[in-house]
Amino acid sequence: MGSVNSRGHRAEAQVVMMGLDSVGKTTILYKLKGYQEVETLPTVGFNVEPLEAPGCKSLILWDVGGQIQLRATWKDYLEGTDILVYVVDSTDEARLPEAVAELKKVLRDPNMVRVPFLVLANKQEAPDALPLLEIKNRLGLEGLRHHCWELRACSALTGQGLPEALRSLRNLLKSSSNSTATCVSR
Ligand SMILES: Nc1nc2c(ncn2[C@@H]2O[C@H](COP(=O)(O)OP(=O)(O)OP(=O)(O)O)[C@@H](O)[C@H]2O)c(=O)[nH]1
Ligand SMILES: [Mg+2]
Repeated sequence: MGSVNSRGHRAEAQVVMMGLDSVGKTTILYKLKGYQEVETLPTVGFNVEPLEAPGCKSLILWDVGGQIQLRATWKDYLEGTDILVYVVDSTDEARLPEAVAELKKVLRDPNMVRVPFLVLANKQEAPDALPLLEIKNRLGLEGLRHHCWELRACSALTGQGLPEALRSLRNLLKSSSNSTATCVSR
């Protein structure tokens, strides 16, 4: 990820996307890129793609594999990160405790000081998806006071919620690049 530490002053923002395996990270990446009906395989290592938007700073989106044996490498992606996107599977109630434990590990990394994060509750179109409020409570996000964060519902399958997620991401980036800003957005 390079060793540039002056967050907010580069031409593009470094966005790292993490989460347990199979939560839909690569599907989100492909949907955001506009690829049509691409089937994914479990990511071994990472995918990286630029995301351009007119009038906005471009984003470099790192999609990091989430299988258990790969999680020890997550810390290697955090240097120079401007924002973390943490994806959870809204239909996988059983693994929400594991998801939040892994998120807390990432947030404790020294490279994550003052780095905001966006939680995406993916697979929301599925009939058995937990509602957003339930996910918020189960993850205990209100207790994570050392970071600015937002939570958004989305479906990588339908694309629902992804434009709003991108807007949240850009807002969080703006608030963190202004070091005097107090983060109040939820
Ligand atoms: N119903 C539903 N399925 C989804 C959605 N997003 C992804 N999936 C499915 O979830 C499975 C895993 O998706 P991936 O994008 O490969 O998951 P990943 O998080 O990249 O997994 P790793 O690379 O192993 O970390 C695939 O079968 C996707 O089709 C969604 O929004 N809704
Ligand atoms: Mg993947």
